[in-house]
Amino acid sequence: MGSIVSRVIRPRYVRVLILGLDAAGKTTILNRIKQGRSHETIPTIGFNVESIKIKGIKYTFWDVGGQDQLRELWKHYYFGTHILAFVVDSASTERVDEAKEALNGILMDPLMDSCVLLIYANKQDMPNSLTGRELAQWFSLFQLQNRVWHIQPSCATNGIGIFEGIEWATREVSKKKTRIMQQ
Ligand SMILES: Nc1nc2c(ncn2[C@@H]2O[C@H](COP(=O)(O)OP(=O)(O)OP(=O)(O)O)[C@@H](O)[C@H]2O)c(=O)[nH]1
Ligand SMILES: [Mg+2]
Repeated sequence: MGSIVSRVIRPRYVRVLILGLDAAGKTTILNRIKQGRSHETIPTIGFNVESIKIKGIKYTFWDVGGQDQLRELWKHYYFGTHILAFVVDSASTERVDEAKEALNGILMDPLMDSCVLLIYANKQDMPNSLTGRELAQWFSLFQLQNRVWHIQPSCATNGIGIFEGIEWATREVSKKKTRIMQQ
């Protein structure tokens, strides 16, 4: 009997778009990925972009300001996105509905149809923060159709969960690429 050898095709280039409400922790996550540490941030007016090579893959991370009046600009960054990293302040329960609405707005755009959805349930170090599962329920993620998603509990200030999230999402991008190549 012959054996079927399936080779997973790793992408060479991955574009990651980091979005979420203001003060969710997007820039702190970017600093953590880029520098391996966190430091003081100021609210992002506009965007930060970083190209970083991790395990042979070239990533471009786009971190766009999340203040209400800046969210109109998010759509200009959608094109070509492989991974949407949506960051939520899990301790800010009074803003979860606002975050859910913002996420749903992004996912409705056809340009985001094929991207992998990674949600960082950030600020897990804060007292009374919602768990990943609680957030997934609040965001109705279990009802999402045709979307690969994952909630990653994280703490950007000490780094917990940040790379695990990227690793999961990269595996999913690889699987998609492999499926496309096999068609
Ligand atoms: N306790 C705690 N604080 C965090 C965490 N991540 C970020 N912060 C803090 O939250 C504040 C806002 O973080 P930023 O990274 O600037 O937030 P942002 O999402 O980039 O905000 P905008 O640029 O306004 O969209 C900063 O004081 C961070 O130190 C975390 O995991 N735990
Ligand atoms: Mg920022």
